[in-house]
Order: sequence, then C-alpha cells, then structure tokens
Amino acid sequence: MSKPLVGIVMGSDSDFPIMEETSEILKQFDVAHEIIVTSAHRSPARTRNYVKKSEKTGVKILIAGAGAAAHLAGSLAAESILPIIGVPIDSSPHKGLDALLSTSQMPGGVPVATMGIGKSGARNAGLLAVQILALEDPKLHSKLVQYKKYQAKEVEIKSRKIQATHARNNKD
Ligand code: RP5
Repeated sequence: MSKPLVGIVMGSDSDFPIMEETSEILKQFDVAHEIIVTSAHRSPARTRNYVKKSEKTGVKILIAGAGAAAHLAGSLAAESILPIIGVPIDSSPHKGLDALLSTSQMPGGVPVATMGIGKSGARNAGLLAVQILALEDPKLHSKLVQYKKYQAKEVEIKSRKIQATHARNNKD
C-alpha cells in the first residue's frame, strides 16, 4: 500500500455515507488516502494529534466532512498549513446550511476551500484534491483530461435519450 496523500476526516461515523463519495473519487484516480473519524468538539485532542501526524507522514491535502456546528475543517486549518477542503454535511434540522456557514465563514488568514452541501460537495472535494495533486503529477493530469471528456460525452448521451423520448411522445 502506498503512503496516503489525502486524509479524509469526518466528525462522526454517521458522515460516512456522504464522505464515501470522496473516497470513491480518489479510488477512481488511484490516489492513496486514509479515512479517520475525529470530532472538533468531542475529541479535540485526537483531531489535533491527527493533523500533526498527517503532516509528518506525507499527507498533502486534508478533506474534512462535518455537519451541524461544523468546525472540523476550521480546526484542521488552525493547526496546519496543508490545504484544507471542507464538506458541509446535511445532518441537522437546518439541512446543512448551518454546516455550510460554519465551514465557509473562516476568519481572514485561515482558509478552508468549502464545497457544496452533501454528496456532490463530497465528490467535488475528491476532484479538487486530485486537481491539486495533478499540478505535479502528469499521469493524474491526463486522467483528469479523460474524466472531463467522459463527463461531456455522458451529457451528450443523456441529451440524445431525452430528445428521442420527446420525439416519440410528440409524434402525431
Ligand atoms: C457533527 O454532528 C458530525 O459531523 C455529524 O454530521 C453530526 C451528527 O453526529 P452524530 O450525532 O451522528 O455522531 O459533529
């Protein structure tokens, strides 16, 4: 197993169904990563220890998913100069808006690259990490080019299907 380049951190095991999307993207691009549950509020010492450890073991990017009063990404950013990507999770009665605001509204000087709420945000976090790593990795760069081409192709295929259905339903 190669050394993890990305650390996926989540505030609770209940965040995993969302953060699994990040892991799937990283797997798709063969980016070695690790996953850990630690909470900014419930286990602050564990969170701090993880950041310090990950810097030493060669992790280059941290992705934090948390819901509610989501301070996980911010607490990682407070302790590290690694790029931090935050994923707000819709686990509270406020449907993720609380997590979006707490993750994104960082004080000047402590950036967190905040994604959208939920699964698409988690996927984009994985992709953004791949894009950052691709700056120094030509193989990843060409995989990303292929990914974008495939994505565009999929839109065309979906459009053709919809157009065919529309034509069938509207012929007289
Ligand atoms: C947050 O509280 C976690 O990130 C999670 O989204 C939410 C609920 O956690 P559990 O009560 O399910 O552990 O800190």
